[in-house]
Parts: sequence; structure tokens; C-alpha cells
Amino acid sequence: SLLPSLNQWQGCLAGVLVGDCLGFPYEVIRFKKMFPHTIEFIEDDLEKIKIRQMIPYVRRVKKTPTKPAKGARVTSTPTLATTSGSGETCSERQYTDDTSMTITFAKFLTESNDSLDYVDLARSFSAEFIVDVPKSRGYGPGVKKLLTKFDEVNFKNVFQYATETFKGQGSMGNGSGMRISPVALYTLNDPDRFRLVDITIDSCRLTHTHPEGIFGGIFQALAVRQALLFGAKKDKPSAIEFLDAFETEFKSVLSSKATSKRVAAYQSGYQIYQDKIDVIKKFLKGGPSSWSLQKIKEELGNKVVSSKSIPTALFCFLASFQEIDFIHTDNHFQRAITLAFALGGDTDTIGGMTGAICGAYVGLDDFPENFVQSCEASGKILNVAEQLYRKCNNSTEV
Ligand code: F2R
Ligand code: MG
Ligand code: MG
Ligand code: MG
Repeated sequence: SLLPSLNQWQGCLAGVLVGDCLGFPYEVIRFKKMFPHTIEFIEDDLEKIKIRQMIPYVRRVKKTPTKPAKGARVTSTPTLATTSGSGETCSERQYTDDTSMTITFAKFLTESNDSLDYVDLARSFSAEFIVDVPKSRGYGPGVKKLLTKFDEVNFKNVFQYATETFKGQGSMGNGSGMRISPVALYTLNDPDRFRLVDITIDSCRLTHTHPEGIFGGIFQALAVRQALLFGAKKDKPSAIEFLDAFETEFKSVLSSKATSKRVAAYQSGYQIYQDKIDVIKKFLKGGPSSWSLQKIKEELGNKVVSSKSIPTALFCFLASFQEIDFIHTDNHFQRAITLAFALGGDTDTIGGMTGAICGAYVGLDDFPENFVQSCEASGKILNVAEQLYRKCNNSTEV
């Protein structure tokens, strides 16, 4: 079968960016006072969200209004427009910790030799965090403390501190999943397909040692890999076929000789994800009439913890294989991230993780026009994706 293309690699990382940047405003609704530059209000009752209502909650720059060139399209659809309803021009949408850590991780993988030095990764995360401080990127509180601590102790024993967070339980925040997609890219062509598990565990362990945090990272990394592989196939699978193949792969992490020892210490984090896979299966088999935004929130979740957001992202991608009556677009990528936003809660991260999976599947060319360009650092993330692609495919051609 065909190899996943550069278009898919770029779709994956640009998917994180777009889901994060466009999803973030829906989250900050809850923190309105903390973000004085965000204005207007969309209805809190997310069940009632119509596409029209998803437009206005954007960051605006009042000082430098620029008019689009005559005849230029500001956006491909009325949804998620780059100008607000009142005609003011918006700045690029700001990215958050999700994108920042993804870019840092992808760069680290691009620039490393084969033996990855996780102290270096800790250094890079910390350095970027310090750059990010004045920009309010919304890092999780546990990770914020850790990245500061690493710097204070001059990167000695970096693996020690994460185990001490959250009263010694370690973090189960979804930061393990939000930044992991570069690992799926990096290990795609590795003859040892379970290297994905090793790198996921070791990179997560810097900040997330709770078993559910670790398995969340593995879940998302495998979902992205599956999307890359199935997206490259000529015969596209159904959503159920995708899920079945994913489930087999996810199960094999626990049972296979190659990985069972490695994940043994985190085994207790597995079952909650298996239960979520069963919920996803139930919703997909029952079709759109079997689920609602409320049911997704209750049974899959929309929260900042891994188990209540990472499977939700996979569902948003899979549910969008078919039309959704309250989301008015024919575009798979747009439908998937819009579903993620409509859930409310941790919209930047569920949006970003949905975007990573769906972007890896459809490829950058299938994103709606201007979605990537309307985000901060779009050129940077496409460039990082290309560098990583070239490194991992020994390729100089596109
Ligand atoms: N920080 C945010 N959003 C604003 C705050 C949200 C608010 N706390 C809420 O509840 O809605 N977004 C960014 O944080 C998420 C990624 O977080 P990360 O990197 O995993 O950080 P952290 O601090 O380790 O964990 C985040 C929260 O998860 C809960 N949590 C983690 N471990 C826990 C445990 N063992 N027991 C109980 N709760 C645990 C805590 O609430 C942490 O604060 C992304 O959404 C990113 O966008
Ligand atoms: Mg964020
Ligand atoms: Mg978030
Ligand atoms: Mg395509």
C-alpha cells in the first residue's frame, strides 16, 4: 500500500495547530475576565450551538484593521470566519501550550540522533515555557511547576519530580496526549513498531506519571499512527473498521511480548480506555441518533484529564465520517473539530487532538481554505512537519 505522504504529516501537525487555535476561544469563555482581549459572548448552552454562533468569539486587534484585498476570500465558509460579525478584522488566532509543546517535541525529534536524550527534551520544554510566559499560553498548573523546577535544579534527575505531583499520584492531565503526535510521525517507518510505546512512555514520564496519563499518551499516539496508515490507503475504511483496527493495536500494547514489560508499571491505567473504546463503538454502531453532545460529555468526557478527553477526540474524528445534522459542512476536518468545540470544556486540547488524527488522515490539502493561515505560527509548524518528514523518509523530494 501507499506510504503516508508529506501532505498527511503536515496535516497532522497543522491539525494540532488549527484545533488548538480555533478551539481555545471556546474554552476561555469560562475564563472571560482573565482574557480582556477576548470579547463578546456565545451562548453557554452548547446544545444550542449553531455554526452562526461559533463565529464571534475571536481575538480582535482594534489598532491595525486591515482590509482584505478586493475580491479576496476571507474564509472559505461562513463558519469560523477570520473577521467577526461586526466587520472588525481579527489578528491571527493565538496558539496555546498544546501547539507550543508539540512544536518543541517535533523539533527535538528532528534534531536528535537515534538515541533520544530526554534531559534535552526537558531542557527544550522548559526553555520554550519561559519564552511562552508573557504570552499566557495556558499551561497546566502541574506542568508549569515542573518546567520551572527542571530549570531550578539545572536539569538534574528530571524524571524524579513528576512522580511527586498531585500528592504523589502523578499527573493524569491530557498534556500527555496533546503533545504526542510527533512521536507517531517519528516512529512510523521504524521497523520496531513498538518504539512508539517506548518514546511515548519516556517523554510522558517527564511530566505525567499517572498510569492514565501514560496510557492516554499511548492511546493518542496510536490513533494518529492509525490515521496516517489508513489515510494513505486507496480503499478507505469505515469508522467502525478504523476503530476495530485501533482497538486491536491498543490491546496488543498490553499483551505483546515487546511491550508488556514496558507498560507493566502502568497497567492500571489501561481499563478506563478500553471502556471508552466500548462507548465509542456503541455510538458508532448506533449511528448519530444514538448520541448527543450531552451523552458524549457524560460518557466520554470533555475535561482536562486524559481519560475524559483523549478518547473523545478519537470519537470526534470517527463520528465525522458521516454527516452530523447540526454541523453544516461537507468537510471532514471541519466537521470533526467543530464537533470537538461544540462539546465545550477543554476545547483547545480536544480540538487539537481531533485535528491531529483527522489532519493525519485527510492531509493538509483537505483542510478548508485559510484555516491554517489564520493561526499563529502556521509557517513554522508546516516547516517543522516537513523537516521531520524528510528526516524520517530519507527524502529530499516532496
Ligand atoms: N490549563 C489549561 N486550561 C485551563 C485550566 C483548566 C481547568 N483546570 C479545568 O479544570 O478546566 N489547559 C491546558 O492544560 C491541559 C493540559 O494539562 P497538563 O499539561 O496535563 O497539565 P497538568 O497540570 O499536569 O494537568 C492538568 C489538570 O488535570 C487535572 N489532574 C491532573 N492530574 C490529576 C490527578 N492525579 N488527580 C486529579 N486531577 C488531576 C488537574 O485539574 C490539573 O490541573 C490542556 O487542556 C491544556 O490546554
Ligand atoms: Mg492549551
Ligand atoms: Mg486545553
Ligand atoms: Mg487528501
